[in-house]
Amino acid sequence: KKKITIALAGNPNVGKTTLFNAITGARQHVGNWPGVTVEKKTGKRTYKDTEIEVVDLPGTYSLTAYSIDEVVARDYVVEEKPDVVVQIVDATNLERNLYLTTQLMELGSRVVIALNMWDLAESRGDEIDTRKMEDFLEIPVVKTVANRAEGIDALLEEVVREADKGEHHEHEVSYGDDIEKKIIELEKIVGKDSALSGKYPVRWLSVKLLDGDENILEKIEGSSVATQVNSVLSTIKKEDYEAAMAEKRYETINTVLPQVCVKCIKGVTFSD
Ligand code: GDP
Ligand code: K
Ligand code: MG
Repeated sequence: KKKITIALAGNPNVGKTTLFNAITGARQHVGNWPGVTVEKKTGKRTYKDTEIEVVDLPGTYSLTAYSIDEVVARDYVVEEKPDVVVQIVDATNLERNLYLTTQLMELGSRVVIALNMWDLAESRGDEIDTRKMEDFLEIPVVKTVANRAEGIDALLEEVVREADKGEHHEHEVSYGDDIEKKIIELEKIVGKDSALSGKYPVRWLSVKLLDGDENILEKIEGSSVATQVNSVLSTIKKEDYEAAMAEKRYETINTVLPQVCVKCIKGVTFSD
């Protein structure tokens, strides 16, 4: 039998626990993430000839270093490298949910989107073109209604197919000339430290440094390239970069959204 590991990621309240239960049934184990009191749930499911280990990540809006949940989620994705990350997306709240998608893309993860709450999106008349969504994001999208266990087999089918494609998936947000220049500068430096570059995607590290990510800055402090990195970072205004980069991620989403869902764009409750 083949064995793969998948991680479930998603914003809070998107149906992650419900989907986890629908996939794993009673075959669950609850513990804690190492070193922190954040609950860790794992489960197992056999689909056709594949044994799937399912890891439930903490619910997060982002993968920055703002909360322990976010750090746990991203450390797992970056360091343990699950074969596939399934992002559970609330179909009635695409804009906010897709922000996390952009972060998973940047991590180079293989992502499959479970477009959950499909029943609610449909009943309020949203017309989401999942084919277009797949084309734009370069990520498979499967409609699910987790509380009725609908779409689970289709989801697992897609997950197994993606896992077969192998680990790395090149797909990034483009930040525009000025920021990209700084990213390249940092990539050259960070790439020289094999302890860092062997463990983390170099572009991701560079992006996070420009984002002013405390957790990554700490990792750099103890490395052979600390001085060089700090000298690049001293040339920029951190707050400006952080804001500009978040804006670029939303821009990426907002060029996709109006084409993916002509009707639901007005119904997006982004500021709730
Ligand atoms: P989590 O915070 O992401 O773990 O979300 P939960 O799994 O706790 O789900 C939140 C609520 O949404 C629960 O009341 C679920 O029963 C409900 N729910 C989950 N999936 C769906 C779905 O596809 N459609 C509908 N209508 N409700 C859902
Ligand atoms: K919600
Ligand atoms: Mg939950």
